[in-house]
Amino acid sequence: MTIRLYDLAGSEDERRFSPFCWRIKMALAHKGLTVDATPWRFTEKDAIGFTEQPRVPVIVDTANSDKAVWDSWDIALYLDKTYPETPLFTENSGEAATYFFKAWAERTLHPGVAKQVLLDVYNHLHDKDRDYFRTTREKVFGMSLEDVVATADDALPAFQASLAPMRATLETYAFLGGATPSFADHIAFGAFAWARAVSEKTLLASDDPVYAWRERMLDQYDGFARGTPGYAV
Ligand SMILES: N[C@@H](CCC(=O)N[C@@H](CS)C(=O)NCC(=O)O)C(=O)O
Repeated sequence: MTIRLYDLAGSEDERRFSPFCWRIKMALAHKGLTVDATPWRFTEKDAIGFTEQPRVPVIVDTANSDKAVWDSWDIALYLDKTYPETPLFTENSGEAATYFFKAWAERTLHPGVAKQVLLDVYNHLHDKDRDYFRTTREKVFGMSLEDVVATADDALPAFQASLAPMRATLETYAFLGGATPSFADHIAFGAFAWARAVSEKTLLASDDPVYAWRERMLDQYDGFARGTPGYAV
């Protein structure tokens, strides 16, 4: 059972440096599959011409009627489907990957939303919480709440650009969890529900896949989130 892999090489045959090919070599090793890693150079497009695309990794599975697969993500999916032993995607890896997403949400998504809606949060607080919130948050931000949001409009394009990894995922899957929401969706939605509860600000363009996903999330669980107090944004 041998998998032929077209593997980017440098001037020396053995100098293999492609990060995408490395993913697959590690995945094949994880599964204990035998690999014939053929050196390939950028200009050797003819050698992978049968894929009608110009990039490696490409695998040819000699144990499966010479099935050709390319794109490292598709190769990983193919390998798990065809060789399910020692899976690449397991419950635990799902948990760890979600943890990575959580870290991204907390370091990028939350600060981005805060920049937009911090003063709106303040304006929706109970009177007795206002001083506390202002004092603690102004200490964290090192400026007044008003100054934090003064540049929010200028920051909006960068906020929207920061959603690129989510957007790319939601162009392929209905939810971050695939066909149905997973905890990653709940994490991301938390940030948007936060904004929706207090702010009339438009954070997402209506043709943004993230906007459509937010709509789907609002509809989930019999429209649970949509039924809570918030602004229609
Ligand atoms: N989305 C592809 C990206 C693969 C990719 O960009 N491979 C590079 C090598 S690291 C390549 O083959 N480039 C060919 C070129 O630039 O002509 C994947 O995940 O497999």
